[in-house]
Amino acid sequence: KKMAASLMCADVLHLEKELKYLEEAGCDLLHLDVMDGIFVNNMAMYPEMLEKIKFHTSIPFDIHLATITPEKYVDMFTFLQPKYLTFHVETVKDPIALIKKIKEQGIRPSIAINPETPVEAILPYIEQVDMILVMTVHTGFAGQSFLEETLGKIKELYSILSSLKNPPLVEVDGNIYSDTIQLMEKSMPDVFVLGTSGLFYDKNDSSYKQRIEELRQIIQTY
Ligand code: S6P
Ligand code: MG
Repeated sequence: KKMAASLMCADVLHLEKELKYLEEAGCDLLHLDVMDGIFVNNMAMYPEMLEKIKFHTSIPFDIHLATITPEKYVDMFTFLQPKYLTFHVETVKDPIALIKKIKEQGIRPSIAINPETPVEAILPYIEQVDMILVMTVHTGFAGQSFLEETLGKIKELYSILSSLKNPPLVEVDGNIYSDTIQLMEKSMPDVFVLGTSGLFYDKNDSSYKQRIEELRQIIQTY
């Protein structure tokens, strides 16, 4: 199980310090939300900023493109060589071509679905991607409440994936913390995006290591 810290929830005025704490905390991935102000009513992250961040950390990147025309953004962000590059299924006509393009860059492709989007929308692609990102809040903002109707979707997804030889990982994103993690019970995801709810709720406190360890312990009991 992997813990991905959502960097837009960190203290942006002290990012260097935040990155150091996250590294010491054993954080597995840096979740980086790229927002275009069109697919979502918010803006976040740009290539030069992520390049600077990359100089200061060895934590692998998990880039979440919350944008329309992800083809364009894939071109803008591949030079950073993220471990995972996620695009939204709602935004592309030909996901197969985009998945191929990402793979050609030596990057693991991942496909995201919004809370309103049914699992059927990604079924044709589940064997081509390395990860599926299930949004558990409406994409665009930190600090929202968990949408319980997404639980059925995670369950449904795992029952489909159980028949695959090499199933992709399942990542959950949105209001992920001890209580919502426990709601997922037997369909425990593989990657947890930790934002204001699970990790950065107190910016004056650097006990990220303890928080991550506590969450890992809860997950282990399932
Ligand atoms: C939301 C974005 C997420 C948030 C994360 C914040 O559009 O994709 O990655 O940064 O959900 O976490 P929290 O705990 O504030 O919901
Ligand atoms: Mg995200």
